[in-house]
Amino acid sequence: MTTETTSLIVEQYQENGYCAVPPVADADTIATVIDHMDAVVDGEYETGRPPHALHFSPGDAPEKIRKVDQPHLCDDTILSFIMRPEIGRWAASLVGARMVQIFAVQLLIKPPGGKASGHVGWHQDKMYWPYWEGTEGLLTAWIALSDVTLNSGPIRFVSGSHRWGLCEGGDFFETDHETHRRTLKVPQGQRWEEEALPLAPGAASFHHCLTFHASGPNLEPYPRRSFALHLRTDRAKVARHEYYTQHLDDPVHAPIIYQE
Ligand SMILES: O=C(O)CCC(=O)C(=O)O
Repeated sequence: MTTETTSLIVEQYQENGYCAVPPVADADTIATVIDHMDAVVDGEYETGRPPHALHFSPGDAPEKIRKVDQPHLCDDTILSFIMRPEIGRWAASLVGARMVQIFAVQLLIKPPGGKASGHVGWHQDKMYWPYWEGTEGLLTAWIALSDVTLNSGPIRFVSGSHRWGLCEGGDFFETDHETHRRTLKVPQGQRWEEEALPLAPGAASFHHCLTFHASGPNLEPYPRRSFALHLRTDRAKVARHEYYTQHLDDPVHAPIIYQE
């Protein structure tokens, strides 16, 4: 990666509130981690520790999104995957950090079938993080583990929305995009401009904690797979101690993936 390409990606992140970066993992690594991802979804916990939460039940429709919070507690292959130094280096370059730490992890599988139950609703990540003060030093890395084509329900980002502040009404679990979008209040003078971001297997996107995003149906014949890694840098300050900020001293719960 040339310095010019890196600078261009950093500029895109700062201007739009999101960007895509080239693969951070090769095909063999991805194939291995996919087996471990499926094991966790099937309730097989290699470490003997359960995840923090499962957002699906055995009887759910096959098209419903599978979301597991803190899957790295259950499985050491997932833990070492999310700790890849490439991810930390990118995050540090994007926001000019001296330290990058993962404070929360989500495993996300959007099954094929093209149903609304696979949707992720419009939201800003910060709305779920009241335990951090403000928005400084908070961002998300989203690592694609399958070919995330335009047809597979890639994340759609609203360009420039990281400058809008925290808006009311976002909801990760709202699957009716049309109605939901109409209820969201765009600050005066701003325009809602969406971009869907396809990613090759192993590639990643990064987004600011205020950037609005959502994702639609998976119309491919295979599952859309990813890990969302919620990151804090040395600039983030704890507002209060809740589950995710209580475990920052635990290197398994909250691994540091970049340190200057
Ligand atoms: O996987 C998706 O479609 C959305 C993930 C997400 O909301 C996030 O990474 O913050």
